[in-house]
Amino acid sequence: KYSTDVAIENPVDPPVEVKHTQLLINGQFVDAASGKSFPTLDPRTGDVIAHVAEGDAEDINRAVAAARKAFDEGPWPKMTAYERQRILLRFADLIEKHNDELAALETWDNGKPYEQSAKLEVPMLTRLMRYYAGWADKIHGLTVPADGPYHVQTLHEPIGVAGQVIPWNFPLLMFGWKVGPALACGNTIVLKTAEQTPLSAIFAANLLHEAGLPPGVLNVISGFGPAAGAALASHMDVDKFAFTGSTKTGQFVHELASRSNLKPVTSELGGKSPFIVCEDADIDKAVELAHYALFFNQGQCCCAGSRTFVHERVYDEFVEKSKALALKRAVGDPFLEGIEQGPQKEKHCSLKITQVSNAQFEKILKYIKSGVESGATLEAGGERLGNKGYYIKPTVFSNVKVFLLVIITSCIFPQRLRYGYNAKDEIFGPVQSIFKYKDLDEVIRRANATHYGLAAGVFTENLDTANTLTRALRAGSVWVNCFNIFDATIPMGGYKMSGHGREKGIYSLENYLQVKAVVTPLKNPAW
Ligand code: TXE
Repeated sequence: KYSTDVAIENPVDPPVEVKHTQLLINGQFVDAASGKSFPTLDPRTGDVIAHVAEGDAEDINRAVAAARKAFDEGPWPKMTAYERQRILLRFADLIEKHNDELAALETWDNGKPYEQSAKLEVPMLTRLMRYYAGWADKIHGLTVPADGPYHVQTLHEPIGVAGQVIPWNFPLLMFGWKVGPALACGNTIVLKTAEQTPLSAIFAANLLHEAGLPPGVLNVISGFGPAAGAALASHMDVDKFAFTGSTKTGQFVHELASRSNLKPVTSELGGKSPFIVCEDADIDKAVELAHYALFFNQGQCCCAGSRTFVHERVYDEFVEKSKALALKRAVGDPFLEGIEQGPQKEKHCSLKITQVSNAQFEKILKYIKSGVESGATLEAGGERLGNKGYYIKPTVFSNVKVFLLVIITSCIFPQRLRYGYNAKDEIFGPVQSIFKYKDLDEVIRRANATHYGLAAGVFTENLDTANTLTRALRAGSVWVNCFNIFDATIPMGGYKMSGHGREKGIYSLENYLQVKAVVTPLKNPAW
């Protein structure tokens, strides 16, 4: 069923060495100004992989000064678009060359299956960089037919110094989603990695310098949210801020950005995405896809299909088959071949107390416990796997409702509200909740009854049903008979409290450009 205890008890040696653990400022590896460092942990064991420089506000100041100089004095924004394009293309070639090393670092630091890192995510980063390299020399403004004797044109200019904060669930891809459009448009960057997963982004940033990136254009700071991330969001010399993380921290950084210099913010925050299975669906395919929609990446996906709605006519069969699939899922050491699910990413216990962050493993287990207490039927999993590291058995709940009990308990014990199993909070773990519905109007209402609006899945053979649902669902991405399609060309972002703006695709460029209207009088308007 699950990988043997032996594989969890005796993890294999990762096929990679940690080479870079310092901050990258102005093209140089340096220690934190405070001299401090912090551990990053192997989620398979809880052991320390490496100690990494702990950047704080002073390091952010140093990095912003370097990025400012590289923007104001050049050469980056002043280079030809073709030269910038060639650096991004060389970078893509270097990622390809170091594919396996990057993949191993990603898996070691994050816990995701090595096959997923090596065959899916690192190649996606390569593809992303080629995509954005392609844009570098295709960014230009318009000639505008204004009233009156004027020649009017728009210039599309880089916005300046971009501050970027990324999370730990897809460290390399989030690095690519942020850095790609910013560089293609000619901006300079200070990027803060997540404290849980600092290793792969710093390795990739070094490759970018090897590809010819001038010093100061990309500065990478490892460190904590409240110290380094907040300093970046509120910095007066940062012209634009981009964030991916929790909705709570998102609200906080939007506020910091606005209270400091009103810098524009794009954010990609949490989700509680519905996955709707209609009565006409091919059940076997729908079961597989709903399983993938939720369990991919240990359930640690902002767009995870975490509310599976199934039509009452096919509900029982769907639950039975989903349970069987969850029980078959290969969980174990992510470096082993054939493993589909590794451990959850957890922070060092001394790092748990940050402003709004959670301990992931504990949070997931509390949600599971509260689901059982609320009366939902536990079909599979429901507990940790083994005694080492942070593995959780793939968990399936059926008969999930928003229970009165949870609401009453929450009123009496408000501290329990946070972990009440109301099927509306983002669990961010391998926990599938299956709901029953009767008709389309009902499922549309229930699917939209959340503050989130990141993604949705629709499973049907009927074109009319698909058209109705895709228009009615309030979400930034709707996948029909597919899920988790993260192509470089497809925009991604949220409605409601899932964030502002779009990443990837043509829409992501808008986040990193200013539009300047240039108006000159026409001497001879007749011509
Ligand atoms: O998020 P945080 P955490 C959700 C998911 C998860 C929960 C908590 O539900 O269980 O958030 O995860 C930086 N100023 N998502 O605690 O705290 C932090 O250092 C500036 C969904 O990891 O939001 C890290 O780099 N920055 C999400 C980043 O914010 C701050 C992915 C994310 O951390 C900061 C991750 C501050 N005061 C979690 N505090 C997604 N959309 O995919 C923290 N940070």
